[in-house]
Amino acid sequence: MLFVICIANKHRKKMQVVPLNFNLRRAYRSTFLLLIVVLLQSCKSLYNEEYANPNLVDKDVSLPVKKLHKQLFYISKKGFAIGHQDATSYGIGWNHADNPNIIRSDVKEIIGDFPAVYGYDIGHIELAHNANLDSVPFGTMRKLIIEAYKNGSIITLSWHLDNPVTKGDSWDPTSAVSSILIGGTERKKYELWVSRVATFIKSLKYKGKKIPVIFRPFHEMNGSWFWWGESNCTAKDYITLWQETVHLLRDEHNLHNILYAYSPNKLNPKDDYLKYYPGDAYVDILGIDIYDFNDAENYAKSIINDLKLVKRIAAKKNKLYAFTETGIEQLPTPNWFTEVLYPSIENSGIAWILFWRNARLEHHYMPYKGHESEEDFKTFKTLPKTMFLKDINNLKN
Ligand code: BMA
Repeated sequence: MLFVICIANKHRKKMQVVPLNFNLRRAYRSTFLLLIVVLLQSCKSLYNEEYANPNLVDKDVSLPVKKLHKQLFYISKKGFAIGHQDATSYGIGWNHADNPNIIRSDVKEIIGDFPAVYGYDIGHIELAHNANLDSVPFGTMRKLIIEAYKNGSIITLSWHLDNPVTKGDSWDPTSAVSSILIGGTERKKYELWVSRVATFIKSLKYKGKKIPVIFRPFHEMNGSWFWWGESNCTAKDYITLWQETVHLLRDEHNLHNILYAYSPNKLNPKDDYLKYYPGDAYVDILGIDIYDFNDAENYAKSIINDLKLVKRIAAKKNKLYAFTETGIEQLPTPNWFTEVLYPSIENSGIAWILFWRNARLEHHYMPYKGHESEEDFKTFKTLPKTMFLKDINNLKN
């Protein structure tokens, strides 16, 4: 290569063409290569070598959702995010409504940090009610979601919707799924219900941008307690309902701030995790719900077995996975967090774990100030894999 340099010669005003010496040429080449590398670095996509580009349900998904997905991936490489249902809505002996200027959380009051994941349930949004089925006003829920997201927390939404045929609740097992599919007798009603869900999700905004949410509808379908569950509808109808719901939210209502999570309940020996699976094109995150019904041994066995299976399926599908609901009501087992739960999930690879709500003394799943499990929970916090709000925020830096 011939290099041309201009030698400004005031007197002769003449351009000289000189072959550069070898060392100089090398220096130019290195600078050129360095420049290319710097340029490539600065336009590097959101994804890097380690984090494979995911195949998300929504091809037009928003940037905050892409970031959330990537964040969940990195969390799962480091440990797992700790979640609590209705973390800041109420706790034992308090309700956000009592003092709306203060954000409380039973978890925060014990360990000095908030959960990293907040679960909310939008049951009764479909009825245009003012509050959800657990009496949390939707206005309060919106405010708490925005506050949580502002601080760095991750939001997941479940939906205990009423039975569209009988007007009973989610636990009314009267067959209803086939009637809300396209062409079904209750279709119009279902479309209205989904439009109300869409309006609520659209209203979750921070700094003008829609907050990314993990939507986990029609959960625990392999159990028979919900109208969308086993023996109350066919697997085929369940799958169609899921797919049609995604189409309504994503394509009709143009919602692009959602990751979709599929979460069956604990598997019985003959259960097929994928029996109700709506397909790779309709699910972003694989989940599972398992509770301890005062039988630590079986609980631990189930978790280890089911999470291993979910991990295997998720790896094949290049999807994230999580422990989408768990807990033991009232926490009667001593050292439950550190001795029963932690060893069973330590190496599971889940992105998060969500403990159920602290509704009242007879129905709570997290300790609160003065609870017998307080010390155990504090120790749980110090274990290497547990990640609370500050931990996931530090990971971002
Ligand atoms: C269930 C219970 C119910 C509640 C429902 C939805 O597991 O906690 O009391 O209404 O979840 O949050």
